[in-house]
Amino acid sequence: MKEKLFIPYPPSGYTTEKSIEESSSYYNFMDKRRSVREYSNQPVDKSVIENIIMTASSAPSGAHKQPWTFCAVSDPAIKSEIRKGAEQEEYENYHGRMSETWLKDLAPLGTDWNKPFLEIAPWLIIMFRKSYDMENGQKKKNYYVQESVGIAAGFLISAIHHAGLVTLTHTPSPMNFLGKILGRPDNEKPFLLLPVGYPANDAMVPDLTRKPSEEVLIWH
Ligand code: IYR
Repeated sequence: MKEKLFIPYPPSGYTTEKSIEESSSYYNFMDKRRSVREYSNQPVDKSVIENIIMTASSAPSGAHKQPWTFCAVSDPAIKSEIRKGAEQEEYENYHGRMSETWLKDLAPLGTDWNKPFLEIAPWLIIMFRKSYDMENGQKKKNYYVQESVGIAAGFLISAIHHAGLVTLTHTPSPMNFLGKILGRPDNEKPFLLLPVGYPANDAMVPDLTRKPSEEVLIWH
């Protein structure tokens, strides 16, 4: 048994007013985030990518197992291999694998099987979830893996936005080609593919609105 070791947690010391102000300005900031499909090829420094990934890796996880791996890809040859794999799957999705209702729901987003952003964006981050870890040849089960990796993805997306960059949660299903291209072990399954970069100067996004609090929030 590992010994329990606790350290003090310093309270913020915020007043009610300060919390109101901070929560409101963070909401306004996050509400400006959009999924973007048009990227500039302007480079993004590697240290920025490391910072946003380490922010994601600070997310809470089941039994603090941090059951994730992030692959950060800037190599053009690997990006083009990933684009090829993704477009192959997406072509099938848009030509028979997705239902008519699904295609109709996607129509306002203007998406299709072409994914040029996978080569244009300077970085691709591929998140892998680890349903178990390997320790001395033994399988060690992780807990609430889906939830943990989902939370880490949220942290990552907010860190990307905070750095003035844009991303898109891309899931070219099925995604097993990503594990093959990136040489990941059997215990790692692809979870999300996120292009990361600055938006193109003429980037456009769908004119969407978000649900008001009455639709998403119930007080008791
Ligand atoms: N994976 C496809 C289709 C797609 C599905 C959903 I749900 C979206 O919100 C957007 C796209 C694609 O990336 O085009």
